Amino acid sequence: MSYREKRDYTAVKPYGDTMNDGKVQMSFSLPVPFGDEAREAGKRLALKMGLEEPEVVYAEDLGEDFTFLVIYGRCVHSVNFSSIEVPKVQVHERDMEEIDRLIREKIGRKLVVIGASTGTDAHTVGIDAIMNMKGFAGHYGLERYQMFDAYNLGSQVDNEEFVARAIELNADALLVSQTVTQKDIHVYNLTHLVELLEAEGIRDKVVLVCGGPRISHELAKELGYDAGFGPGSFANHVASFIVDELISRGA
Ligand code: B12
Repeated sequence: MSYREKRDYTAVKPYGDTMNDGKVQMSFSLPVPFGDEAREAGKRLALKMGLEEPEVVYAEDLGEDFTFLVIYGRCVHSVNFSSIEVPKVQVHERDMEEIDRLIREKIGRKLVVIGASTGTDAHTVGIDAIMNMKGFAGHYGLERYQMFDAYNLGSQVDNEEFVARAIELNADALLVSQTVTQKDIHVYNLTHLVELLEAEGIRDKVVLVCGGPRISHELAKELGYDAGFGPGSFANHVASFIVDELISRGA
């Protein structure tokens, strides 16, 4: 029987070297001195996490009474893969030239897009990947598109300032990047922005998009955004979404 035939998508377990062996590897650090007791503590914790036959396969002294551990074990749980549905942005993906052509033909003017990493978030690499002229991983950013006027405001931009620029520049689309998610700061910050846009009466006049390594389309929709983009997104994905959205709104 082939591996494919042996698969049961209603009860999927991790694969080590035989189907359904449940083998996983995990690593963590414990705030205890390096030694046999640290290894044993790691094993006991792995058992409590539901791993059977845990083995410490690597341990290292991190200094200052911290120990790093790598543990192999057998996961007894399974998931029903066939029942899983993940909401995704419906994008008709096009390349830069096609998108510029579509804007020229269907909208007939340049689109104003403003992007920023907002709140206290200092990470710029994500929003730069989407907006910068030079682009990211072989995909040019929005600044390169002939039919976008792209304004990248950088990082740590207050929501108030972001909204003020949106009004001043009469933006068609707003792109918000959020990387830090500690204590759900991204949820607070993204919600605050929507509240400000609603208070100014411009929420429905813009295509509102957020993105970041821990942003899902589902979360974005829950928070009142039109779309959310996670890892592996490129400028042409979000540009395709913006154009389709504006055309469907009759822009
Ligand atoms: C580089 C980096 C930094 C640099 C940032 C430099 C800069 N100019 O951006 C510096 C050193 C400044 C930094 C600081 C901090 N960092 Co930092 N940093 C990173 C690191 C190593 C890489 C992030 C990155 O550049 N990724 C590459 C980009 C291309 O990927 P991306 O952001 O996911 O973007 C893609 C998609 O998500 C999407 N996307 C992103 N944004 C948007 C927006 C839109 C509109 C769209 C459509 C798509 C989109 O498209 C992009 C391309 O595909 C990560 C760890 C890691 N390996 O990921 C930690 C990490 C993000 N940092 C972290 C932390 C905690 C911090 C600090 C708070 C640390 C501290 N205690 O001071 C500070 C931040 C302070 C602050 N006020 O924000 C944590 C975040 C944990 C969390 N869950 O919140 C991470 C995960 C490290 C960790 N494991 O702990 N950091």
